[in-house]
Amino acid sequence: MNCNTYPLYSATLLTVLIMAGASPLTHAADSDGDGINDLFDNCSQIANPLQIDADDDGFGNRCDPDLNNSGIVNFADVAIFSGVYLSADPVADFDSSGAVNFIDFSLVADFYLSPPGPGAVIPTYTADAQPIFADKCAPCHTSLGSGGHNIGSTYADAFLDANNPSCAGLNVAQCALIRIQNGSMPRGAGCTGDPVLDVGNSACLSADQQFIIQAWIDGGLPE
Ligand code: HEC
Ligand SMILES: [Ca+2]
Ligand SMILES: [Ca+2]
Ligand SMILES: [Ca+2]
Ligand SMILES: [Ca+2]
Repeated sequence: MNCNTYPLYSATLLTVLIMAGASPLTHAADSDGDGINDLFDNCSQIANPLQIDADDDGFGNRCDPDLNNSGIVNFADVAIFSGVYLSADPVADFDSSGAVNFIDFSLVADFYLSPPGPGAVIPTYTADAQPIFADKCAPCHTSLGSGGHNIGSTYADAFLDANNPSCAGLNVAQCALIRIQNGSMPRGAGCTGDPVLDVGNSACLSADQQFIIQAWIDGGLPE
């Protein structure tokens, strides 16, 4: 795509998304161009539109020749690979062609002495989580400090101890996801917390938005 036309295109896309009632993902990069946003893409730097992850470890097959899940692709993986060569082993079929063959071996070679992945990009507060809170939780948690925090405007508040009984032992960020998913936040908006049931209510969070907050928590709440 011509760079000069990109701002126009993205402004148009933004308008379309807003008109459709969907909130755009702010960290909207698709580095490998396979149609899956980096935040969700289990091989964020290699095109794998089907997202197959046969061993379910978070790295898609296409970037996961680490067969023993040691964190590095080395001789031990080659040994395992040799044992399933010319079989239909789903985990060693890195390109998901239906057969484990020389093409898959070349992918082992590409990753030799490297880690698998990279998988999905971890969301950050500034680029990903904060815009969602600022959109859905204002003004109560952007300026009013309802419930003792402004997670929609103040990063540090994510780490405060939560007070609500449904959040015992958790911080405010973890509590935010619980309260979103139990339908009690955003307060008074009529959300159930189930994105499928809430799809017609723009005050509620979409499945993608809940996923982003979950991944931000799982990733250690990076700023
Ligand atoms: C209309 C105002 C309003 C909106 C919008 C709102 N909240 Fe709240 N929130 C409150 C109030 C009032 C409390 C304190 C009473 C309670 O816990 O129910 C609260 C409490 C909380 C708590 C508990 C904090 C603690 O220490 O236990 C969390 C977490 C929370 N809100 C998250 C959110 C999130 C996330 C959103 C947006 C998705 C949101 N809220 C939207 C008013 C609001
Ligand atoms: Ca992608
Ligand atoms: Ca990919
Ligand atoms: Ca995998
Ligand atoms: Ca194959």
